[in-house]
Amino acid sequence: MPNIKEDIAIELELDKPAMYRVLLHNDDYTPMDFVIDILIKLFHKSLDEANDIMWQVHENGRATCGIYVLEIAQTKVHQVKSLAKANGFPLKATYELEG
Ligand code: TYC
Repeated sequence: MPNIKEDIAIELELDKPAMYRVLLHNDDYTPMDFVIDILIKLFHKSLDEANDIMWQVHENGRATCGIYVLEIAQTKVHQVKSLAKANGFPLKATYELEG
């Protein structure tokens, strides 16, 4: 017996919310320790993970900090921006649709 409701849900992806990738971007002024701190405090990374991501950004220009539903991704970007601004650093975060 075909499960029409389930087929429609899968086709429309009703069971999966859109997800957004939050990226940190490199600049020449934000201290490495500040970036590591942001990754630990806002993105809940371990010290090792935070260190790895910070170096990825430094070397490649950008890296993913996490993948979230839209409202959370927007909040993370806003939090990075406001902490960076409060400390006088140009650190930039953005989000983009995942997948
Ligand atoms: N490039 C910065 C420096 O040399 C460090 C840095 C890393 C800045 C990651 C931003 O998202 C960033 N101090």
